[in-house]
Amino acid sequence: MRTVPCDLNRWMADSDVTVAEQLEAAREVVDAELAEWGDRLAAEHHGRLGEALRYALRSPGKRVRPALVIAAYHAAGGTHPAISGVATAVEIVHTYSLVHDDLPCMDDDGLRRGRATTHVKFDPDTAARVGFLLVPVAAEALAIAAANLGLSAPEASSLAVELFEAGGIRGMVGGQWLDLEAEGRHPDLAELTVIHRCKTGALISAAVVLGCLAARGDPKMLAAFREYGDEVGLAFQVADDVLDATGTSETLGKTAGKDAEVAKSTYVGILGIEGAREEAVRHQERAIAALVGAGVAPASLAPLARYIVTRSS
Ligand code: GRG
Repeated sequence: MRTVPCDLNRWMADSDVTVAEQLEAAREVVDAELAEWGDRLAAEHHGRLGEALRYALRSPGKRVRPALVIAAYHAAGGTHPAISGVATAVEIVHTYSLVHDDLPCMDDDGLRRGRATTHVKFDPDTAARVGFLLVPVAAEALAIAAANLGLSAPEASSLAVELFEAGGIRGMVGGQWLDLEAEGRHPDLAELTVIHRCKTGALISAAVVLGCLAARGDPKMLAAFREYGDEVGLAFQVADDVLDATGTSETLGKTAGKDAEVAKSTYVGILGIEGAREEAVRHQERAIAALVGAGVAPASLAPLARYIVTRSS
């Protein structure tokens, strides 16, 4: 898989760069790589399954996690454009989680990123296969990126451990399990926080940590980046709950008001809309403080943290 040429260094070195420009730059490089993976998989898996794989990979998301990988990499001193491959691997994990999350046996949703979900466009069996087939694709994308970055085998393996722990039973999969298990109950704030630290926060935190590991950040730096990632990961979910309660399906590109419809326990349900907004800002402030406290210049990670709590979709 080739490395997409893009002057990532320019926009990361420029302190005046906006979050919109960061997301756009991340989208440019990652979407090109996702399109290549989609074409390759469609060629390998003829017919419906291949088309469904391509459809899922070409789905237009905000690309927050790729932007975090790239921003963390540059904040930790990295300069190689092949970091885009690490960002792509993280986005593939996120993509397959959304395909499965939307299935009838999970959230049963028909709209995602402004388009029909994969199981609606194709069928649930095909969408389930798409989700599982993309797991090793994410691993391959990460291995290729690590080689392109010139990382040693132990360094590459530390990236893989980070990504797949975050995507596994102690992270995203475990969080989804806890979330499903809590249906029909009303978890308190502490339990809700555990669920979302795993389900949503772990992958977002891993995105930041992967950027730092790829840049060979030292242990003190890594701890600060992890704390930043944990805090913005939770902030992201709190803001997501606020958007579900206040946004429209048109602006969100997914079904709004779903949490209230299925009487799901959320930060908004527990804290109210204003209380949840304040909680998100508290996490955002802690995230930036973690970097500053460790003597790390937050660079573009500070505006990204602010965007995560103030975004409108
Ligand atoms: C297939 C092995 C396997 C596991 C899947 C279903 C599942 C396990 C986990 C669910 C994880 C999940 C969907 C968490 C929600 C995270 C969240 C708030 C997603 C929305 O992220 P955005 O707003 O979406 O960044 P876009 O569309 O912009 O990328």
